[in-house]
Amino acid sequence: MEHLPSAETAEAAESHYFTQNPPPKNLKSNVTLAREFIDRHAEQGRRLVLVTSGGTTVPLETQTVRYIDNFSAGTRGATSAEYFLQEGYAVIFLHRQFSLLPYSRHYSHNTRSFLDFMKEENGRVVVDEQHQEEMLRVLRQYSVAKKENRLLILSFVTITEYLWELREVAKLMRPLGHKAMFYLAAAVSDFFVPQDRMVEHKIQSSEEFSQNTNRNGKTPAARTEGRSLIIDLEPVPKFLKQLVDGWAPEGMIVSFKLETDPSMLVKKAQYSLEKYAHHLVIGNLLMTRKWEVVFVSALEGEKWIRVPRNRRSRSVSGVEAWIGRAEAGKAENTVQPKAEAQDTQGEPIIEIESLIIPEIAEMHTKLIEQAQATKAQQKS
Ligand code: 9Z3
Repeated sequence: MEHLPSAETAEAAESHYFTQNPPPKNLKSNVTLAREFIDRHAEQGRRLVLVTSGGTTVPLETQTVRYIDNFSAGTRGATSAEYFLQEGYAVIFLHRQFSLLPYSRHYSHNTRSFLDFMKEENGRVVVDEQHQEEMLRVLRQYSVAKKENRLLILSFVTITEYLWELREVAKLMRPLGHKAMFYLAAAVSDFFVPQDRMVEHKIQSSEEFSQNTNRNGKTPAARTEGRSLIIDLEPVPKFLKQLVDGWAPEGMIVSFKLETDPSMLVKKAQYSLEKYAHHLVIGNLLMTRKWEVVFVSALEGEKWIRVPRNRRSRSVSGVEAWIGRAEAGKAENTVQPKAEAQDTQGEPIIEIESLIIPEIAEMHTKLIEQAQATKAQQKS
């Protein structure tokens, strides 16, 4: 069993991390933008969600040439942000720089260039006939979000930038009370190189030129030994505890648990829920994440959400066989789109986030109502 840190140890780990690992240069300007955005929506009594998205990097050198990264393209986060906007939320989209963005994701990181959606007509650039309808729909949604000032886009690259921004934005969100939500879809590094064990310059590929101590007189966490590159990483403190207990005690917190082994998924999601005592853990497997997820919450226990086979975007060979493997019992509690549960050919494809977000918004409504009822009771 992992050791659960006491409040003091978690606080000490937090203060150590943020003293040792300095903030990003643009933190102040991002905080100004976020404060203005949050205050405006708080005044209007609107619900606001912080969506985190994409992977964090772990730099190996201060002047970074090499870094450790992960697979995440930010599809989950960017797609979810659109459905939150559709549900009326204001969205702070904290994403890995150059990962997918809400709305423009439909035309970027594609196998095709965005120019393939265009043609020339009478000396002007126009969208070709085939893509008119879809692009008009996307453009309209984007324009509404922009006009109503409901989308703020912030970015990070490294794990430290991510944690600084998460902490500062979470604290700013306190005035929203229960109307705040945290939807933590970013794929966050578990291990990193602390600032005081980093080398300034590019790691040399041969030991002859390599530095065995850094500016602080410490052995660098990443160094060459003989012909090998040795990387000795330290664990990133688990900040979910701090988020739940300290930074945002009233907000609804949704975290994600990513696994590749189906037999681990539900167990790990349940463990995380118990450990951090937040509201919802969404479990997903790397292979099947676009087609099935499991909700684990105190409110509703274990609940599977699946896109029916005929509504999936594409069938990657071998993946179908993985669907359902992480579910131990029968699929009693499975959410499928109501009218479209039957297998009929030619139905439009759906994104799993279009099933996930309305479910979460409903849970959020319940939590807000509960909080209001408790407040009313305390008054009387
Ligand atoms: C997720 O599990 C996301 O759903 C994915 C989305 C990263 C799988 P894509 O960007 O992928 O759409 O390609 N995110 C959470 C990952 C994570 O780091 N969770 C931590 C953990 O599993 C807990 S907060 O320990």
